[in-house]
Amino acid sequence: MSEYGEKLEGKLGELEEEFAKTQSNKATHKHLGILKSKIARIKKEVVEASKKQKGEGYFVKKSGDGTVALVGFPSAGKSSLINRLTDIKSKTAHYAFTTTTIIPAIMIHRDAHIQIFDLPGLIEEAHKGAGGGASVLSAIKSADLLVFVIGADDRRCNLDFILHELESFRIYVNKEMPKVQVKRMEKGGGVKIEVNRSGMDDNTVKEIFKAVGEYNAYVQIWDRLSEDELVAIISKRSRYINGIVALNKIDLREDYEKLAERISRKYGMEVVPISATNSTNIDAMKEAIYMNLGLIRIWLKPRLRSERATPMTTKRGYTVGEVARLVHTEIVNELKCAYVKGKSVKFANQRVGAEHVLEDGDTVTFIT
Ligand SMILES: Nc1nc2c(ncn2[C@@H]2O[C@H](COP(=O)(O)OP(=O)(O)O)[C@@H](O)[C@H]2O)c(=O)[nH]1
Ligand SMILES: [Mg+2]
Repeated sequence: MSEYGEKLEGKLGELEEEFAKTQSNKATHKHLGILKSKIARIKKEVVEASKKQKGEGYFVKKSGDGTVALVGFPSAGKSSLINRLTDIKSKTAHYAFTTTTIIPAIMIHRDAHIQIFDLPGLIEEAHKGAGGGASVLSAIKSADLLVFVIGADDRRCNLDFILHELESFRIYVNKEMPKVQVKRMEKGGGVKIEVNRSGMDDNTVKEIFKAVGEYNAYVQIWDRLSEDELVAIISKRSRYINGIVALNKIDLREDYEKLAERISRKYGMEVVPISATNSTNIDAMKEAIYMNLGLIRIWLKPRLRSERATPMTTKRGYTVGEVARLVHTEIVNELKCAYVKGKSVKFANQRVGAEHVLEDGDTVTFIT
């Protein structure tokens, strides 16, 4: 082993020893103390957030097939990008801390109507903290997808900072929501831990539940998660949202492809290199948004041959029955079967049942 390797090994041993020591009761006690103060802080946050909903903050009126928030530093090109993606001028209102309804611009792609908004000043306000950022970030929670706009000329390219900021407001990007099941129990039953794969010990988990006011419950935690995550999940304050990157201003940087790859690898996110001012790759950007919202388009065809099929936007994974329900409750009640043409079937006009999962581009004829 090299000298350097030996040094590393020694350091590792030290660390392991230290770790073993902190498992002692005293340390656990201190740890629980820290935990309690954390929870107190979160409780305060909950109260403040509920106050804010009345007077301050942003409200995003939702409609259409999906909602997208653009997130990025000032001058990254968010407004320019919105203007390229949509015909309607971005109507993001001023952000003095008064009640503000954000009216998102609409992007139309493959017949889907997708709402897009950005929050001027988000990042500055967020790190000032003091509640201001919280009310701004609450708007982000209404989004189905985040697009991080980064200027390719910006040497900082600080996605770490942005993601960290979002996590401090319990917004987790490109992470699966850890599975936590809570079943209410009768009064006096206490907190019973049935499954605990959290990585925390049972007592810590119980403390957390009591701190957020859950005294009687059966608890199953199926995935590893942090204290903060658990608190946020049981108090229903966390959001798990998918994110992609718009690497903007590629006209200003020759080696943008390398940068795009580096960002994609580091963050495990899809990166679309664009230039908002030169209109480069705008269609690819639209397509990436559409795909990452999990949207598909199917065609509804009436039984009569003479009638044309009409397009409809749904989510990936929807069945014939679910789509029928979206069209009309009468159809789903009387549905016998459907004839499908397209990627989800082996041959054209294959007869399928309500459980059949549709795919992008399928043509469906309901038989009632
Ligand atoms: N060279 C270049 N400049 C851009 C591009 N996109 C935006 N800009 C410029 O960057 C500045 C900030 O853009 P803006 O859309 O207002 O950024 P926002 O603060 O994120 O909304 C403006 O001067 C834009 O003209 C681009 O793709 N290439
Ligand atoms: Mg702007």
